[in-house]
Amino acid sequence: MDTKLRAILPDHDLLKMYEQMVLCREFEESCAEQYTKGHITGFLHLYSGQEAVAVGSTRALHKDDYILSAYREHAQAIVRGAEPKRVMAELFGKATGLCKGKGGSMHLFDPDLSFMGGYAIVGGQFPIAVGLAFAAKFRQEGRIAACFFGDGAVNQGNFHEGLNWARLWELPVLFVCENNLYGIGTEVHRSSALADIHKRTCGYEVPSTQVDGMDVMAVYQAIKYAAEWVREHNSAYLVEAMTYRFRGHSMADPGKYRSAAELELWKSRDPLPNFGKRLIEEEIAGQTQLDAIRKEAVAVVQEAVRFAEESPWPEDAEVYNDIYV
Ligand SMILES: Cc1ncc(C[n+]2csc(CCOP(=O)(O)OP(=O)(O)O)c2C)c(N)n1
Repeated sequence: MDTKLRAILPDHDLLKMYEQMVLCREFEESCAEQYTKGHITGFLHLYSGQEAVAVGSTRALHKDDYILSAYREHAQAIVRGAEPKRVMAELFGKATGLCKGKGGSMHLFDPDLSFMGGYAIVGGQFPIAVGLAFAAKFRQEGRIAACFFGDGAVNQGNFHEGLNWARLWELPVLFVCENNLYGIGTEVHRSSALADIHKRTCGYEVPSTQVDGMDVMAVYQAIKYAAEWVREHNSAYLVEAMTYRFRGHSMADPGKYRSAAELELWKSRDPLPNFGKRLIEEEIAGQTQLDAIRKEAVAVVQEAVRFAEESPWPEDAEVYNDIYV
């Protein structure tokens, strides 16, 4: 793989990717603050540390390719195009939220962006991704379903059923495992007989690869290759991105099961400063420009919080609308 940034993407795209990673980090850190203030309630799972996966992947997909994720999905939605202020308002439970305040942190959804959720049930996204890919193939739309999930989801029956159907019916599903080494407090080696998740597709003859999920360009290149493979062959592929979450599983988790040394090691691999350093080294941006990008991201997030705070609560009459039970 080519290692010079400019040989892979134009400057504008590279800077946009940096901007998106910074925006996601600022957004998540602001969510943590709003949670401690009691403005966001319920469960809150933050993505800090994993930004390279959402940003590198989304850049490699077509705009109308479906994206599905789990409950750590704020960044996935924002990078796909959801307005940060509407995502923040959703987390606050306000009527102006992405899902009118009815979904909350774990159930972001926007069909106009082909962003098909946000699933709190571990592995809940697999059958939906397979169904969307089936529909896309049937209608000859040329789009694929990119299904993101954690290492904790691969022992769910849904994962294996999804791989089986996608391979058997030759459906365009791109499985992307965000292996951050833990399912809540359980290390992947303690829950999976074969911890190399990309190797687990061999039972279905689904091709797969592993990539450094802390390197946004490596993710971009791996997903670009895999997505085109899926599109061309109308069949499934799995990418395992090795990554790490800097915070606990949720805001309720102090993360005591990890050593300080482990956390520090992964923080030294933080995708944001490392990508910023490369942008400077390869003379794509200067430090002043990167500082301006951060300043702008902070302003966008502050505006999102202000918008969420000032937005109205949903009307009582709304309570039974959009409910399918
Ligand atoms: C079917 C189901 N079983 C159990 C849970 C409880 N649970 C919530 S998150 C989680 C761990 C999932 O870890 P992983 O898939 O690795 O994602 P990560 O949190 O690391 O992003 C579990 C077991 C659930 N939500 N759904």
